Amino acid sequence: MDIDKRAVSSPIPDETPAPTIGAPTFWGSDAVAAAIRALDIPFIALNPGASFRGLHDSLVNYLGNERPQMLLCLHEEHAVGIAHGYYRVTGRMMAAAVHANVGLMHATMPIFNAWCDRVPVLVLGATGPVDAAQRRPWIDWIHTARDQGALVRDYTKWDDQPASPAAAQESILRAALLANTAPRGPVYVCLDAGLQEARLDAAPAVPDATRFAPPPAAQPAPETLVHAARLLDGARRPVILAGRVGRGEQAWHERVALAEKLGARVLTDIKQATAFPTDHPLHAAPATTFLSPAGAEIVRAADVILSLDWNDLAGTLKTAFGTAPVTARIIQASVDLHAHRGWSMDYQGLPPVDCHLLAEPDVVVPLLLAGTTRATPASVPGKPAVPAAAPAGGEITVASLAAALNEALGDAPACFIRVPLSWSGEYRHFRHPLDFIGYDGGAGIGSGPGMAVGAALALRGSGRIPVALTGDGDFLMGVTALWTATHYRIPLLVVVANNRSFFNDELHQERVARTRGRPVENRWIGQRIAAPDIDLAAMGRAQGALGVGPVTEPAGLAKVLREAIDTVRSGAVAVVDVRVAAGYAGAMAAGMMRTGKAEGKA
Ligand SMILES: Cc1ncc(C[n+]2csc(CCOP(=O)(O)OP(=O)(O)O)c2C)c(N)n1
Ligand SMILES: [Mg+2]
Repeated sequence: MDIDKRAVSSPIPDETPAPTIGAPTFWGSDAVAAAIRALDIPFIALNPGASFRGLHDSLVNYLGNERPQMLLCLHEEHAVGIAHGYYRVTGRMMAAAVHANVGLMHATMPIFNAWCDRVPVLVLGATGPVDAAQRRPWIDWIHTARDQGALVRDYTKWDDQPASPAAAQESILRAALLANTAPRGPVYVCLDAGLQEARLDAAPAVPDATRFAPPPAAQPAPETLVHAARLLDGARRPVILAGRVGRGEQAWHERVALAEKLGARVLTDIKQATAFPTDHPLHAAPATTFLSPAGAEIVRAADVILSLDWNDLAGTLKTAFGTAPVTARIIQASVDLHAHRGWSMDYQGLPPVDCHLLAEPDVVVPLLLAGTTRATPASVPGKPAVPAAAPAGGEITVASLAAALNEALGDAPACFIRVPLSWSGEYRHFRHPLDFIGYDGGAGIGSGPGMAVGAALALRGSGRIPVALTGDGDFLMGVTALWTATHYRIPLLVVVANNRSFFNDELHQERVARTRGRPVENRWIGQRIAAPDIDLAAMGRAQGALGVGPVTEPAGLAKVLREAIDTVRSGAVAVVDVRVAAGYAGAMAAGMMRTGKAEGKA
């Protein structure tokens, strides 16, 4: 196969390189680039570094900065976060390139997030030259590490450091295969600078990536499926816990059809992308971070529970049943146990499971739809779930901010890329798989802006307004990600729910103080982001975005948001700093106060 030089129309600013004049030469990193092209990876987000200058050159001058197109980032955390957000919308893997050991060190947090979220990212790094005789003094030595992959091995699916251009191609293909096979996850390939810069005698081979594609999704064992269908047919109060599922519309309709056929009540998780229409009569309680009292009651009342890869099934059952035996029969549809490793406990507690369908929910649901015979749906009480109305006066709350945003958006389709920790599922209904794409997997604050840019990149031209509602702490850690959005003209609305605090942790200090009989009023010390207040709108403007605020009064908030939305519609990035009262919605606050020991953390 020859290198695929089809032109693609790049919707983002033209950074077409000047052509190379003269007889072509070929280099080790061209072989790496050829493998990336063969995989048809659309973008590579990066922060540059000499360790991968060979690859950088190949991306620009061998591939012509197309498929993948470079997205320059101001921090490696953004590069991986952008890839993460992009996958969340498209289900398509992106690449990120990070410099030697130091860039990888910056990238460890978002790699962990992607790992916990079971999201594939092809992370490319570099080292060396491994051959010490080729190293420049000083810098090449400090940026060379033995076994660099060890930095991320515990939270990647695979890592490699190939020793030749041919091995590097195989490594890239294997990395993509593993990353995209469920349970998915990030992979790391470390490219020796010497390998990248070795001269090749001829143009590199171009692998046929179709022969190294992920296998079809695993199917559950037929007898297990029959068992699950029998349990569901016999259930009087079935409950579906709709967890980590795909973004496909067909799968969405199949989940709804299954719930309706079974008369099953459905719970969703605000940490995950929307899995079920929240205004459906069977959606039984607003989605929350920790299981709400209403959710716990529904789980307790169930006689059969179908978990669709519900993250932390054991914790949910424990919240509902406490130390009492779990009376419901549990069906688990998940392949996640293949990702359970020793270092990180993102696998959560060990749930009791009576019937384990070792397949992804999107595979299982249509099979259960066909395999169940239930004729009369169980009777299910309806449920009122009305988004909060905007109060006229007083301080802005997250609830009233949500109401103003709902008003400003009207019926316009939007994708909520992020909601703040203080959000409650009551604040807005999600009726489509792309209405809300969940949290970051690893609860690593600072992920919001980067993931938002990646999701917004994926949403360009979709007609959906990308909306990221972040905390001020999250925004401040990641704000320079927005420059990538303005530079590449990726429209995005960022609304900061600015309580001028790392408020989540004020609640923790409050709980510790209560436990220890110490002054609760000191909870703010070491938490508040004030004196001076930070001008978040100016930080947005500094990245090239429209920056508005701080908005402090509820009156007029909807108008400000409407104008910001218009700006986003025109193709720009807008940041609105909204001062909100410090406070968390009931279930989140209750969950934090209830769970763990006094020193527990979010
Ligand atoms: C990388 C990282 N550092 C620290 C924390 C601990 N932490 C959890 S929530 C939180 C506060 C986040 O502040 P903000 O985004 O403003 O949200 P708020 O709680 O104020 O609504 C912090 C510091 C974390 N989860 N991740
Ligand atoms: Mg805050």
